[in-house]
Amino acid sequence: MRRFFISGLLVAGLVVLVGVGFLAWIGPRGGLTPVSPASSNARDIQQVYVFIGAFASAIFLVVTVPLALFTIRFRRGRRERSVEGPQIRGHTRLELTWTAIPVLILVVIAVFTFWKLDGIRNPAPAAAAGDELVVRVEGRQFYWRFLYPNGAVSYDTIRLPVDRVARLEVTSPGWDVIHSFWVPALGGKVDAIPGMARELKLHPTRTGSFEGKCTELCGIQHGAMLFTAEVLPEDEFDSWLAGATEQEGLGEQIFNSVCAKCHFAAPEYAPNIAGNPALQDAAQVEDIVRNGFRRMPPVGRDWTAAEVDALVEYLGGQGGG
Ligand code: HEC
Ligand SMILES: [Cu+2]
Repeated sequence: MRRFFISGLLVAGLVVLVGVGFLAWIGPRGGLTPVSPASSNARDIQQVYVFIGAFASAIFLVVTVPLALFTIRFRRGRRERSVEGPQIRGHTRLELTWTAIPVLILVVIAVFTFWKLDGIRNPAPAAAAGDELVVRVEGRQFYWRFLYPNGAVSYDTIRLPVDRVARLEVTSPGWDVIHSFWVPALGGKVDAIPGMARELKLHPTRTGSFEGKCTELCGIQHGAMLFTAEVLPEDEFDSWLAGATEQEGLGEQIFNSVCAKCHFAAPEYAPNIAGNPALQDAAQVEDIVRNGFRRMPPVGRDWTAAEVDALVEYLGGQGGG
């Protein structure tokens, strides 16, 4: 019996050690836990994660600790191999209990999840619904294009005001492929499906810069399809938005977010175009960008004239040196 308790202590100690090691490991690196939430959606998602995680951890211990103890306690020891063990024939009450408890756990988890789901999908307090900011989000090979109601456009950086609901219309052009929009700190992900808009409502509650990425394997430079979500104080956002129609620095933004990802980052696929004379010819640039060129997809087929002009102007400035 004493040996039984000693082994029990050893097992318990091991479990605690592993648990502490696990926490230390995820602590600074954020490893397996969700990133710290910066929106009401992400907060609700994290609550569901923690709620289900608590049940999962408890069940893990309830199964593994007795399993380890029983393995030691009831091992064969010095008994003959041929000796029969006690013949146990079932225990109705025990069997009913271990059927009922999991069912109950699943019901509790389902109720909690469905209760949270509404706030995750629809974080808008009904009163503030009219004040939504609508942003069109386009996933394209291999960049993100964000369009605001006043005509402002931004590449690979989406700016949102804090404490206000943003309704994102996530889509992809009909000639592109499926992408998927995800900013873990702000909430769930939604697919960008060619020719079809899907809605994602976010309610940022904290300012800051948050990482986003495409989570649908969408081609050779899928891994470069990263972007940033910047949550700004309301007044800073408003002044940015008002000034953004000036398109300052847009050409450089387009070059870095679009052209560079293929032409400088994937030499096995796209040639280096530094100093290519075609870049100095506005008509050629427009033709290549709008229609594609051999293996190059039409990356800017429906860009506005202002966007193409900004790119042409930027490329022209590059060629002089
Ligand atoms: C999705 C990847 C991709 C993106 C994005 C991309 N290109 Fe290309 N580009 C290619 C590939 C691949 C080729 C080579 C096509 C071939 O020869 O089959 C190419 C060829 C070119 C050429 C012709 C090079 C030559 O052979 O003389 C030019 C010029 C060019 N691209 C400019 C641009 C510009 C400007 C942008 C940004 C607006 C851009 N590309 C964005 C993939 C890309
Ligand atoms: Cu993608």
